[in-house]
Order: sequence, then structure tokens, then C-alpha cells
Amino acid sequence: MRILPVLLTVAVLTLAACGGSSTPAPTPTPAAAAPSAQQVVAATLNVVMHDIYFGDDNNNIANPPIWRVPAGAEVTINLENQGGLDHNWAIIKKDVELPIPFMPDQNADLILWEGGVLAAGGKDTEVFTAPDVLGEYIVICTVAGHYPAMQGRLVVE
Ligand SMILES: [Cu+2]
Repeated sequence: MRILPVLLTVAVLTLAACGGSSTPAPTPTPAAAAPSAQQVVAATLNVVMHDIYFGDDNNNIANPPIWRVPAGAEVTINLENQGGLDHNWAIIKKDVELPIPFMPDQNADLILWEGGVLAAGGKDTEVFTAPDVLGEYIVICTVAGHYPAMQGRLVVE
């Protein structure tokens, strides 16, 4: 990387040669400019809720369902409550210690994002922006008594 100092020297000399101008030197533009528009990655999650677990396996503690999303993606989540009870899908802030039981009123500050409580038989589609910080986030149902039985993992990659 010896080219950069040479280029800088040339730029400084060129600027000095102009003299007297108060206009700042224009930023050099690369020949092949990168697209200026921010790229938005989209992802879709389909979540089925039961009494009292997410997904297909009534054993979320030992085998939590895993939902993967790209960091910063615009995520469309389709929630379907096939149970007979209220359920929720809530991402918990990273590396937070979750109390057992989770109390929806007292522990609301631990929630990063939630779809909202969905009544029995209900369906809902929501959109959220995936976290920028990579890693694993615990997802729980916030309805009193449903965590830890009802939980999963959101993996941001
Ligand atoms: Cu629940």
C-alpha cells in the first residue's frame, strides 16, 4: 500500500498549485462507483403457535425452533395461532437474563420486539427490522406461564 501516500502527495501539490481558492478539494470518485442506494435484504418467517409451544415439536426447552434472518433485514413475520390460548412471539434483548416465570407487565423492558398477543385461532402479519448485532436471541411467548415451555431462537447472521 505505497500508492496512497504518493496519491496524497500529488493531491496536496495540486491543491497548493491552485492557491487562493477556498473551495475544498473534490472527493476523488472511483472509476467503478458502488451503488449509492442502500440495499435492503428481505426475509420472511412463518411461525405457528400451539398450546404451549412454537413449531412442530412440543419440546421447545430441549429443541427450540430456530429462525434465521440476515442482520438488518426487513423481516415479514407471519404468525398463526393454532392453539386455544393467547400467544405472543417476542424477541428478548441480547444476553439478558430471563426471569422464570416471565411476567409480561414487570419484564416488558426485556423485550426487543414483539408481534403482540394473538388470540386463539388468530393470524397476523407484522414487519420488523432484524438486529444489526449478530448472534442468537431468545424468543419467547410472553403470556404469563408460557415461558420457558414456549420459546425459540432468532439467529441473526
Ligand atoms: Cu403462549
